[in-house]
Amino acid sequence: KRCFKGWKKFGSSYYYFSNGRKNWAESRQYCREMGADLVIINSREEQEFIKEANIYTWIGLSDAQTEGNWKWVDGSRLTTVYWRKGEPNDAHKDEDCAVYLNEVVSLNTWNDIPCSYEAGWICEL
Ligand code: 2F8
Ligand code: CA
Repeated sequence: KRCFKGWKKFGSSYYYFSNGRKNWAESRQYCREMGADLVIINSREEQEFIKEANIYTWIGLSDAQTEGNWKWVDGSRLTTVYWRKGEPNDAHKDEDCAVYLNEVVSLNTWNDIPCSYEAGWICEL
């Protein structure tokens, strides 16, 4: 793996925390151009590590393909889940992408919001 400037190592992965904001697809594109993808969270330790993210931060999780069937960007099903209480709720039937909501004290930080929303993002390589 190449070591990019500004990326943080955790476990066997490297993470990029964005400064700006983009919609989910553009955020994902940004990561893919770096040979990475949006972050996939598969452990409690990784969920805790992400804590330093901005308030609204895209993760690599979406149910855009089939409503209610949440999948990581690598096609894998969810193992550990950290949905916020009452989420995912597909509000206005228009919420197919997941953000990490950092204002929450609890470890359960994920929320589904519209994919067109502009948020920060985390890439994982
Ligand atoms: O109350 C939960 C609800 O809060 C917001 O909608 C009012 C969120 N929307 C955005 O952040 C865009 C919903 O996703 C969330 O379910
Ligand atoms: Ca929601």
